[in-house]
Amino acid sequence: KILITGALGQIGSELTVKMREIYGEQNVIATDIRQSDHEITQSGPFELLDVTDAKKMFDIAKRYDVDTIIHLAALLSATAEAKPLIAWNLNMGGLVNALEVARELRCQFFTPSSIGAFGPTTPKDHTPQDTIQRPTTMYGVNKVAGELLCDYYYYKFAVDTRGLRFPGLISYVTPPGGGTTDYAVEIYYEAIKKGAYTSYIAKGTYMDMMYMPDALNAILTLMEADASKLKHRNAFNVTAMSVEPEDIAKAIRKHIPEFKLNYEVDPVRQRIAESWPNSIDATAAKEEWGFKVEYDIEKMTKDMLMKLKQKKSLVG
Ligand code: VAH
Repeated sequence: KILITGALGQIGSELTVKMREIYGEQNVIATDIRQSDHEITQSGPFELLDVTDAKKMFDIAKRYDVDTIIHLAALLSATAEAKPLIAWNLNMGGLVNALEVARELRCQFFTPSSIGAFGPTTPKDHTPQDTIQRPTTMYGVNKVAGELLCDYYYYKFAVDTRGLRFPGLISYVTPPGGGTTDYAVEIYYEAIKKGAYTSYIAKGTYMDMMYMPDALNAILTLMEADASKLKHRNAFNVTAMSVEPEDIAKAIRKHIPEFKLNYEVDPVRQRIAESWPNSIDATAAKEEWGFKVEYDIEKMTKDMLMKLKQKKSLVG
């Protein structure tokens, strides 16, 4: 049985659907701090859970006899920068509660890290798997501490913890909330709606990105991987592409020729973006558990625009 926290979030809302398809609807318990009319609250077990409530998390995991925990509930980089102390309490408090449940109930464990776990002194191009990590954002501090805490639970308590350093994730199901890379999602929505987008990230700012289907496959492949092959466990670098806003605009123009990209830089999110790598190296993930991607920027753009057009025609 699999417990997912933050199941209504950008990753959770799609991972829950995919895991229910693979492992059976009754075997994936979706939890989130709020209710919603999203299909996952009907298509299988759904529980309200604030991950800072350790006892409630343990009770739910025990009641459903859970053996795998996918911990996704967290505040993303821009929100965390606006409310650093709330971010610390939720991101670190939630994580240690989830790790404790995994320890007590002997669960396999997954939580995402991020390219946000790197900082300005990290090598910016083809950032290695093992390198300097001195992030200058609360989110980055949370991610580095989280990586180390997950390693600790593996070495100290033999909890089978695994994780991925995700790049910006692009998806059309549930818009992300409070991220720095969200411009790369909004640009597609606006391209359909208005044929134009005003980016808060400056021209020429490179960041790693990945289409959600590749992110979901990476989680599933890592969790099913042979543990004896893993030299690293938490926080494998994974990426599909390194792009700047103009690259996305160029790909969109192949489908919407008159698409216009303007800029109105948000200094806060620009500073966060500039503290992150331009491109990271995913060799370790490829070598240790066969990480691969299906979607490059062309294939992702074609699919995103098609799916968003369908979504728009559905809602009218
Ligand atoms: C964010 N989408 O922007 C998340 C992610 C690498 C970016 O961590 O905060």
